[in-house]
Amino acid sequence: MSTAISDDKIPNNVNLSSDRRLQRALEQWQPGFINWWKEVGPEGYQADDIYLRTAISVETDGWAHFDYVKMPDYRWGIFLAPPEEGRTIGFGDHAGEPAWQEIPGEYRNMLRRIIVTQGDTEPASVEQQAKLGAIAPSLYDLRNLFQVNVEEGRHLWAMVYLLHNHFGRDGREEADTMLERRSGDADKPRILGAFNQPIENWLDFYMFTMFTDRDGKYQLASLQESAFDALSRTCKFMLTEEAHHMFVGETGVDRIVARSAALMKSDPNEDARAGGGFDLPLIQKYINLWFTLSLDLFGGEISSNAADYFASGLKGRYKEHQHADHAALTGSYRMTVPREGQLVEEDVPLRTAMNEVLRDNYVDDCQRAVDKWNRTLARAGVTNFTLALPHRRFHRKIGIYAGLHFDVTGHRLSAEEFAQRRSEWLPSAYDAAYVASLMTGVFAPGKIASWIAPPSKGINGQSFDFQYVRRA
Ligand code: BYC
Ligand code: FE
Ligand code: FE
Repeated sequence: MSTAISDDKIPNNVNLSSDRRLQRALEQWQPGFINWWKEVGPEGYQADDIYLRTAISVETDGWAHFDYVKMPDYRWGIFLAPPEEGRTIGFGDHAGEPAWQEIPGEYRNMLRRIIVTQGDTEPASVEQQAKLGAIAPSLYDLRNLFQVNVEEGRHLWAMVYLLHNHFGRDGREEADTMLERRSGDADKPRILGAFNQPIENWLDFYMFTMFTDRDGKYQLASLQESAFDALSRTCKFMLTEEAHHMFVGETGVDRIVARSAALMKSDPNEDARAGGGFDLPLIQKYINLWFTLSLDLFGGEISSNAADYFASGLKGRYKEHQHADHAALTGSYRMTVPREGQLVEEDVPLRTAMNEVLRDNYVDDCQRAVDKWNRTLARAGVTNFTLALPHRRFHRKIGIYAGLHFDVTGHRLSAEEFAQRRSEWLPSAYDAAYVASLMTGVFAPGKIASWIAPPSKGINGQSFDFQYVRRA
């Protein structure tokens, strides 16, 4: 593949063909990206035809084009949602002023840091998921995995575009470094915790797309509020793709739950394992793991960074326009804070609590999905078990509860008690080995692994038994 950058190779709505400077920067970066993709991207399927969706415009009714493509030839495009005429800043100290087309010098470093942090998660997730192809439960799921992977690749392009176009040489260096860090690497890890966690099996994968991609939704939504117009418009378009990733996760878990329930009902001992499925307590442990890893991605409960981001207009709240007071200078937020071994209620200035405000929106959304899974259980006649989100103090590594120990209902434990009981709540090596034993890979069209139910419909109007992946 030639490295010449053109509108044909890189579908875009940023006038790439008439911007020589941007073309040159992207031309330099692209071969490194393709090398990175082939080296640590989806293993074993680089030469095969995958039925994928490609973003080719930002029109709501025609942005997605479906066809067979080989992943290294995927047309990673650059799209910003259409500009909003006369857009003004919606919150913080600059509320009401015109949105920025260029970045004010004093906010350059903060903004670069946010964009690099966001950008870093995208290739990280591709690295984490690289080995899942060989153990996919069906061709439909295999295709969904690759769809998520190529779109995370495009999200990296989206952030690299901002770095190249608005941050000069520093931005180009950051874009190069994005291809050098590696998920889980001891020397050059990815930036945020959850993105260094191994995704070893498809239970991890669905939990990740359910809970971790959903952090992406809330972070992107708050960056969509940004005073920096190009960041706002980029994130707005990314959110249209994010919806599919969360769909894969939420329906993936639902299909596993449905299958487990069906297997329970067909076994005299109500044992889902007897039919090659996952028991509900095991599923609960994977919920506990990925929900809490993802809670950490919102940052500390009390954060001066978050206050600065809000004050300067870089990062707003979820659906900022639905709030009445966009300055947030006078309000406070009540939270439970550990002080000298006790949990006490404290009022925290609202701006410093912005990470927690966003986490609240996220937790509500996760609870909605859990309620749905419980309805699936009830419909199947399982009445002696319900799934639940663990308490947000449980298993935290970031923020005010980090370094302390709590059970899934939020009660304080000693380090010893926690260590003793850990495997009641989080997957043990023994659990992981059982999950691994079911990960065999099912590749005949229309066939599916024993531990998951088929989807209610296929992709883009196709049936479940469609040939979503054609081996070369
Ligand atoms: N792991 O003030 P604090 C997605 C650091 S997902 C490790 O509490 P802040 C996707 C923090 O950097 C969305 N370190 O937090 C999903 C700081 O370091 P320094 C990704 C962490 O800064 C699936 C220190 O702790 N996008 O798109 O307010 C597949 C104290 O920080 C972590 C974004 O995150 C952690 N979990 O907020 C593919 C948006 N948390 O200063 C893609 C951009 C905090 O002591 N990022 N730290 O060196 C941000 O807005 C903020 O950086 C954060 C943290 C929300 C992450
Ligand atoms: Fe993404
Ligand atoms: Fe995503």
